[in-house]
Amino acid sequence: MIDVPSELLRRIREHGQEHVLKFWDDLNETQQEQFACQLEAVDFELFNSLQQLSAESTPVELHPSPIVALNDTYREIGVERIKKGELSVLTVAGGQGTRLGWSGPKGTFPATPVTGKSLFQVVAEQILFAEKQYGVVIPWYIMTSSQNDAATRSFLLDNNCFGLERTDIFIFTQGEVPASTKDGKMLLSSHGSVAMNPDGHGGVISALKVSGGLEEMESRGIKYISYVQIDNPMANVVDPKFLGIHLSEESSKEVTSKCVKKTNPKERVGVFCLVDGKTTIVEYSDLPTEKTVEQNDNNELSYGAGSIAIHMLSTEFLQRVVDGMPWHIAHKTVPHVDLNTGDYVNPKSPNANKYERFVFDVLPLAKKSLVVETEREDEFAPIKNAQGVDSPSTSQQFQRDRAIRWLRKCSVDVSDNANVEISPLSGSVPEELNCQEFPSSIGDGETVVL
Ligand code: UD2
Repeated sequence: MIDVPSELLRRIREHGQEHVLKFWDDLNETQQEQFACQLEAVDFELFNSLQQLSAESTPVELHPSPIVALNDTYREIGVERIKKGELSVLTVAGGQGTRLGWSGPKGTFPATPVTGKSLFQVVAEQILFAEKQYGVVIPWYIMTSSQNDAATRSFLLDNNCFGLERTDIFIFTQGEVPASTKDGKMLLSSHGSVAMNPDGHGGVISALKVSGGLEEMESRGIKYISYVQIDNPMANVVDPKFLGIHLSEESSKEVTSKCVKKTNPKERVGVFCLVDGKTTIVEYSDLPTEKTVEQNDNNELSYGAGSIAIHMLSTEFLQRVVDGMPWHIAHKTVPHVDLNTGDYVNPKSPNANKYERFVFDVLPLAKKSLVVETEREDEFAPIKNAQGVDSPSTSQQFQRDRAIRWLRKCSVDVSDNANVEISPLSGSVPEELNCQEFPSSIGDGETVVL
């Protein structure tokens, strides 16, 4: 039996959270040490400041954001900077595959239609292809969570990092914050632990800083970060056109984001808007209903520029905004220990506040930003739900269709029903493919991996 370290006890009391120690005496020494360790890592000041946040959003003046089409004009500028070693890839992969009925990290989920390559392998092979093409190292930064960090590391090592150099992959863990009751009390997830939650994909910026990732980038001469989320196997992670347009015009932009046209007003993607004159992404759940359906003179959705969560970020900009990212509150159901009975309870309705940051909140912090429209069919087929929209089967169908389109650009006579997969090691856009190596035709139902 050990005592709660005195400095820790002082902090807990100072912040009115003594109740978390209610079952301290029931714990064995190892459990007490572990609990003290967890509590030492809690940022009580931050937790306190989060209790002042209001869930109510103040009305703002909204307008559709201007967008330009992604084009080839600045591709060479992008290529030049990639060859200089100034580009890195950043993947947020803190999520688990639970919603897909998958027990491991989301990134280990089999994503491709024929060979079932994992989401991680698809990114790794795109990087490997680009490294060979441009003769340069493109370091890969991967954000995990405490839940999946160890499993992610072993997965990559077990697979020999899919051919990438281990030393060019930087894995770091996102932060966590305690969930709270509506009156600002921390919840216990067991007698010897506080219920913590990942701080959202927007936690990536502070996690990069705290883990030394930003410094590491600086030491490698990295100036630009290609940000992607692990759930979209069609994201083009090393895109010279995108980097080029980010760098076009003299007053360089701090963030450039890709969008696609929303398929329908209800599609669950954030929308690029001008909020009080600043480019911002408004989450689908926050866009007023009348704006969701509003149409412009071309009979298109006025607020139809959907975010596919692909951003080009300048490292200098991230250094500047690291402390300025806002927090969001979500009312959620958080299982916890009942302080009166000591039993673990699973509430049926939301009982707690969770706190998260969103990466797209960097947009309004940028001095200059740009939104570019890309083709959905080329770059967006996320895997989010077990069935229906954004599921493994819809994503695989989009990947198959894209492969067929690209093969046709190579003059291959492909049936609409061919079961084809193009490896990222063959190219990430049609122009990169070596068409001579492809068969002249692929028949109905034929399975081909290229
Ligand atoms: C996100 C966007 C949505 C749209 C869509 C495109 C938000 C809030 N919404 O929706 O506007 O752009 O993506 O696909 O961003 N992740 C972490 N740590 C966390 C939370 C998430 O690493 O704490 C990762 C997670 O592994 C996943 C990605 O971020 O790859 C997306 O997160 P999500 O599934 O919560 O976002 P979603 O689909 O609601």
